[in-house]
Amino acid sequence: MKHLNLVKISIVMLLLVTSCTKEIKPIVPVGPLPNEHQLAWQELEYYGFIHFNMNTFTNKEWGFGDEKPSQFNPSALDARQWARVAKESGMKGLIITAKHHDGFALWPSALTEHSVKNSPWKDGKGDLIKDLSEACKEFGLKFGVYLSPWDRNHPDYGKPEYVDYYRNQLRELLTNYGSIFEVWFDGANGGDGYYGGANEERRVDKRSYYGWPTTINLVRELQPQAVIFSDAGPDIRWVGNERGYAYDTTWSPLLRDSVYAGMPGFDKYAKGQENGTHWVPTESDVSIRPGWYYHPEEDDKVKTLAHLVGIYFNSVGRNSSFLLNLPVDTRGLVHENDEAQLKKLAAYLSAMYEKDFADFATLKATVSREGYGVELIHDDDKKSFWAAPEGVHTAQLELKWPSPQLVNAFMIQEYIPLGQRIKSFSFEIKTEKGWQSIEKDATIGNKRLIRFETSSITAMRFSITDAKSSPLISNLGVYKAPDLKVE
Ligand code: FUL
Repeated sequence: MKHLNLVKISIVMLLLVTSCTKEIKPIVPVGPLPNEHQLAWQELEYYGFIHFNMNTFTNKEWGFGDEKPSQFNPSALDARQWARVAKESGMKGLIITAKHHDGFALWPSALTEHSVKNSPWKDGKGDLIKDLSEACKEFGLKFGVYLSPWDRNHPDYGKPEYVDYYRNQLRELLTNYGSIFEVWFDGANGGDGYYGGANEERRVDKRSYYGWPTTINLVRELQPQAVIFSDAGPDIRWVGNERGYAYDTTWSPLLRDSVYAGMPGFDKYAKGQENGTHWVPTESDVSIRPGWYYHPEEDDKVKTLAHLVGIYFNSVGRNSSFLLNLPVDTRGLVHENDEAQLKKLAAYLSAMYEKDFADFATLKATVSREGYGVELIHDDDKKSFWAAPEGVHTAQLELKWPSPQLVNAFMIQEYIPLGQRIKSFSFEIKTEKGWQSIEKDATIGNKRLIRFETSSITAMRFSITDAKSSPLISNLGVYKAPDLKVE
């Protein structure tokens, strides 16, 4: 008997030693892959846009460029209030329209007279880019800038000299205001304008005029950690609409060399491509009101909670990020009505994420690769993940609860540092009526969020039905969001 026990112990020890020394094979990446700055950006998920500039005071969306600096005259401007509201609303950063299409600069640029330095605000001594960058720092927010390539004020717009001016403005912005997390290049450019008094139409070749590769190099040199947004990237791309909705199928890989900023028919590319050549994830920009700029007549048109929740799920939850615009008003403050809606969204999301029902479930996978077991999905380590064996492109994950749970949301994430792989999935829940299909035929990418009617469930099944290569899942969660008829 004693002898038998000894044999058993030695077999167990041998097994332990061999399993510990067995090499876990590294997983072959499926390119294109995100870089470290894109991965850090991906973590932000929800951040704010500030449209505040000359248009705020002329009650326009696009100024002609003939406005006078004297018109820029906020009565109670407080950039700290914007940062406080953003922080309390769960946003991770703010991006401001340092210059919009009308050319007015919110900082005392040495390169133009068309700036705050000639306005009555702070007797021309103000610098809003400085104020906001400092406020963001104080409230622990990232800070980004929008610099419109189109400039309807500048006399040289359309000539090579303007491109130098544009780059020098960028140099000012990227040198004097600390760390910038995102540089936003707008796609709307060329058309009629003031142009130093010429009052004419000026068209540019959007592909070649701006000399983007040189400008991009300048950003890389001055702010290497910043991600650059434009319709076509290079780092972050437009989602293709201004409603804040990404697509059911949204690939981060993009055939980047086929697109350019302001390109007609860009929407055909907005979903990205399974065989895209570069990693260029989408950003979903949308305003909390109908306009990007403040218009008093829109004070009662602030988006409802249901609408905002819908956008959140369809941007963050569809492999995109949520860039929510706040049209700061003529006082220079985020309006009370907007703040109220932001707070409702924040309360909704924190109630939803408060409890993860996956904590009480057992999770099983039909297949697993050695060293990448299913227990690595629902742990506290975002860097650990489950993998299907090499060559296996389909698999099923099943969650089971010992008793029925009242829930209405599911979250799942691919391990994207090794590439976006999953082409399609189907998601089902099990209620007392049996299995019920909720969603199918879509991609995941960084994050997929799925909503369904609040149901009493005992199990969930997530089936990966096709993939470019063996799928990798890093995280999942199950939630009960507050009841709300979502638009
Ligand atoms: C557009 C601009 O033309 C709008 O005015 C706004 O700034 C929006 C975010 O981008 O292309």
